[in-house]
Amino acid sequence: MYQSIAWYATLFFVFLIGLAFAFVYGESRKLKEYASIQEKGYKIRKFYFLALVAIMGFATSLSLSRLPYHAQHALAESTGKVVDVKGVQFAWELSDENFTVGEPIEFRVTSKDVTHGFGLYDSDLELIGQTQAMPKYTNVLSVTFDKPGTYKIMCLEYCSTGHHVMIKDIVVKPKGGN
Ligand SMILES: [Cu+2]
Repeated sequence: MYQSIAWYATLFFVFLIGLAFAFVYGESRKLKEYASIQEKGYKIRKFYFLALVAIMGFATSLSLSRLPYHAQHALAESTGKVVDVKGVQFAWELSDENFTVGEPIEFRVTSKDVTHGFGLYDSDLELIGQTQAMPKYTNVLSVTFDKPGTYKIMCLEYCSTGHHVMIKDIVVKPKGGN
């Protein structure tokens, strides 16, 4: 069934294209003053150019303000609990390992040696957040855990021979419980 629909649709569109060619061919045989056509063309071109500039300008101003780099320092003033994270060959060092469901956490991630990848996985091993752990630079990752369980931090950037053991378990406790 789809085969025959595709076949008739193809015939129809080929017919349309044929019509367009015939129209252009027919028009090309008529002589018209060139200047008026050119003027019309320039008008259309000018309109599309200005419209494009306006649309791109609007899209740029909207999207530029959402770059993560922009909010780097604004985030540092957020109200979440601050946890300093240091990547080191081949482990993760956390300044605080007590996590509770619903509590906003601000991970400030850096590295003591080479570049690592801070990847935060939930108990189903689904990635819920990630950022780079770079030497002499701090990246901020804001996370609010929405369910209790054992989460994993795994290195997402190959950092030499022990990369695969760079895994740390963290336990997120339920709200109000122990
Ligand atoms: Cu690593």
